[in-house]
Amino acid sequence: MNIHLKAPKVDFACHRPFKSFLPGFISDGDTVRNRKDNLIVHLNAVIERLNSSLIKTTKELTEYKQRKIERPAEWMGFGSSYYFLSAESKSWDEARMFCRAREADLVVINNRDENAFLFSFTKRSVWIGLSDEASEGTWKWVDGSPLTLKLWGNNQPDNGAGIYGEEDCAQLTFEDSGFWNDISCKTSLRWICEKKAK
Ligand SMILES: [Ca+2]
Ligand SMILES: [Ca+2]
Ligand SMILES: [Ca+2]
Repeated sequence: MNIHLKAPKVDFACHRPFKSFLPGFISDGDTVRNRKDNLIVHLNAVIERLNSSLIKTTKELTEYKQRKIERPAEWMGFGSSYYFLSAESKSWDEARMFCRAREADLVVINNRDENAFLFSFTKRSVWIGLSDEASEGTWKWVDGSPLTLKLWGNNQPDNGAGIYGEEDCAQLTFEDSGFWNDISCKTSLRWICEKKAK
């Protein structure tokens, strides 16, 4: 004899959720719960925003304090850099060595404001970190950046104009109102080091 145990046929489509039978009661509860959930999500987002803003402010404050501490004595601050104006005079290479030994380099002039500041600050002609020693006529800053801002004086750079010999290093001139001139790298001049504030 064959016995067939047949599972009762259940039509799931007909089994609507229980709550649908009590729309008023359950839906209101759901609405309150949803509002509560939304509120928690919203509050968490606000707390997260406040936290990240607090972390950012603390970081900025720490950096500001460090910056104040790390400013070397006798270095002048402007923008996000410190500048050192030498009291003695050296060749361009020696001046650069001096700066590099102090975690700095000869100044890289990034804009007119920086140039104007340097001119008012130096009151004399100084070496800047610009040279065409590696390739004649191709001027490069000591940080490797090409020359975009050009504040050359009249008829400069002239590479010595056939009179003064090779001129491969740049000076910010006092006599020519802060405009630049190329001059022999062996000339003894004062210089400016630039150190980025950390
Ligand atoms: Ca600079
Ligand atoms: Ca040259
Ligand atoms: Ca020149």
